[in-house]
Amino acid sequence: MSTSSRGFTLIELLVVIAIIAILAAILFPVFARAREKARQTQCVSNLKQIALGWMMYAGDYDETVMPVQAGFYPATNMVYYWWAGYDYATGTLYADRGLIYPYMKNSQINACPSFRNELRGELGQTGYAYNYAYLSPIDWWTSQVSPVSLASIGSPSETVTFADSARINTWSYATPTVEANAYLDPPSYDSPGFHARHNGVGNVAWADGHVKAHTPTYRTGTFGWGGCYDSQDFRDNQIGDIDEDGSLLTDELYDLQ
Ligand SMILES: [Ca+2]
Repeated sequence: MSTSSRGFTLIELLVVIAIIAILAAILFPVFARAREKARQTQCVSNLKQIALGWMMYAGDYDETVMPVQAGFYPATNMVYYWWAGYDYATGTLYADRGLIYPYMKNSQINACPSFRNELRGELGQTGYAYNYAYLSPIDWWTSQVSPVSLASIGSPSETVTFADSARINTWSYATPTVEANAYLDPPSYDSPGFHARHNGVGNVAWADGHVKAHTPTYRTGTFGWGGCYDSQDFRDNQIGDIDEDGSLLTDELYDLQ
């Protein structure tokens, strides 16, 4: 009988390593989901503050909601978007000059922790988009904006104000890239913009101030002008629509009814 202390055999060592590898494979996705869940909570908090800022804005402007923008390029070089002011003459972004900034005093709120906008420009860091189509229609030819009154919103708890948003840029690159988007097109428009970036759901702020996660509805086939968009590109990047009735021809969660 050997008196020397016995070490691990190679087989035992391999078994231990295999067990650790299996545990890691099981736990790492759980950790990733938990981290994403924490970011989603931060995003809900951001949207909540934006939603309240939006309501306070209307309170200060005779119950008329925040316009999608003020000042229009090229008529004026300085354009005020809800998230920041942008000087087109110098290409300078002023994070503290957005329309909603006086009600938040913090431009970091505009950034979703799960979405870092790499292509800043006039979009700054925002990863959220505004239901401009119904709340502040804009005539792109004349730059006339027509923000609606709070009273004209029939069901505030069923009207989107802001949501997690992104768009797919298919026109500049061979491989479609995901970019920030600040204009939330409703289902009846050419291209979806609701980004389900939090474990398959996205956060939505509503006109009564509540914020809730929503599961997107994905388009099928090709769509857009001349069928220029492939729905698979959008599904792959979790970009869909906010819909309730199953028809993408109606905008029941955006309109004023
Ligand atoms: Ca619909």
